[in-house]
Amino acid sequence: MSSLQALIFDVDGTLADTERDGHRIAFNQAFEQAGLDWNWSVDMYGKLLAVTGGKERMAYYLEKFNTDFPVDDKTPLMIKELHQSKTAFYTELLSTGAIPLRPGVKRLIQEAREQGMRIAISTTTTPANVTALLEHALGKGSTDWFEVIAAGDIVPAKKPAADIYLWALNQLNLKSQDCLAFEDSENGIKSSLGAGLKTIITINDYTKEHDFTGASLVLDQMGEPDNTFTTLSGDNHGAHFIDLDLLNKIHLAPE
Ligand code: XBP
Ligand code: MG
Repeated sequence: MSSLQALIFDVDGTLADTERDGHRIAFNQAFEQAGLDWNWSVDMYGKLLAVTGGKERMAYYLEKFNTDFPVDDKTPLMIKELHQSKTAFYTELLSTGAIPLRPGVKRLIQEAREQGMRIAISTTTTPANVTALLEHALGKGSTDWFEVIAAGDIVPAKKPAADIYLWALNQLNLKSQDCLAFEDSENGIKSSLGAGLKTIITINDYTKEHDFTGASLVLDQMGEPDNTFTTLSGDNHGAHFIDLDLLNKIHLAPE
């Protein structure tokens, strides 16, 4: 087996807790601006997260939770326009620095860059949202640190389908055995495992009850030297926070 070549990161929930206080707020702002009485509570949004992709999530809301709302052949266009408006509200919110990166994310990415480890993104969110998060939370120009940004509608089948990870691997010209994936959700790990990637999970409030069978390691957070992680399952190889030393051990460990 060759040495570890690349780290592939999910965005929402993994790099930052964007869903409850970011995407959800932006959806509600878009609904209000459009004169709709839709309003997604924290609980309702948790149910809607079963479906990845903002446009797909709105369609799911109409199908399962707002069944009285009249749906016709103009609905897909309405959803598309609502989604454009939601993206504008979301990127505006991120530009205020409202959503920080989760503990350990910046340190790990910096270590990866210093050591020449290749890094990439694999997410279902819209590319503009990735850029806004990276530029405002990680630093100006940080988007360029990622060799591949696989995002949004670049593949038609979003997570839990493996397609977005397979697309990223193809762009990196690497095999799944040479990389590690970082995820926070069941749909995310289904996608990464489906692409054959060993996966490390950092849970959050929306995903803590999810099924992470097959994960190499499940943690509450990546952790910092002075804010260490709690291991929920898997072998942490005696580490207290995620660094490249731990990641190399996970990479070499038998499945
Ligand atoms: C993220 C998503 C996205 C975001 C919203 O999932 O499902 O849909 O919630 O972004 P993951 P958009 O972390 O697994 O990539 O509205 O741009 O889709
Ligand atoms: Mg996620």
